[in-house]
Amino acid sequence: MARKVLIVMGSDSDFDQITPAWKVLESLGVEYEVQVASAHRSPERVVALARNARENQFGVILAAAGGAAHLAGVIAANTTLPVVAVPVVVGSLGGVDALLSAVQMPGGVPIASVGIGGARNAGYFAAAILSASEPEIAARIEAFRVDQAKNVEVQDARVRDKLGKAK
Ligand code: RP5
Repeated sequence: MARKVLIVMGSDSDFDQITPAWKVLESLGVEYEVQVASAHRSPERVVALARNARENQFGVILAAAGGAAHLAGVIAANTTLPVVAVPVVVGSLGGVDALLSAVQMPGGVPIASVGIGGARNAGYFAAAILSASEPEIAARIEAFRVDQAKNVEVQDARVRDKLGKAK
């Protein structure tokens, strides 16, 4: 059975910003589960999710949090699965705080990070990680890339059309 993606958000206020991640996973036929757990407000819950993730058939974990975003790091400290941070835009620093929290992890406990508000790419990246051992997921990503490239051609034609009309 293909492994799943575990998506953890630090608060339900992160819901809208992390939603693009599971929309992408659905589009690629990748199974996922979503949980709310806070590194600061419910640390035991975070530790339990992380420690049981491999046994629960997850292959990668996405951790969405804003502000002093320790969620991805605490998860990584409690699992050897790959962990990807999704820095959420919140508060006066606009997500820069969450991004720096993700990319400045101490040596030996790595996490990857997408950009601020990068939930869509987090979905694609999680699928790519699973695709290393799942040819069906790899084929769907390949098909998506082909469609994406075709869409650039459509955009190009549209722009040339607009330029022609502007003359
Ligand atoms: C973080 O603090 C959460 O991930 C969220 O991005 C931010 C604010 O949380 P709430 O105060 O809205 O619950 O831990």
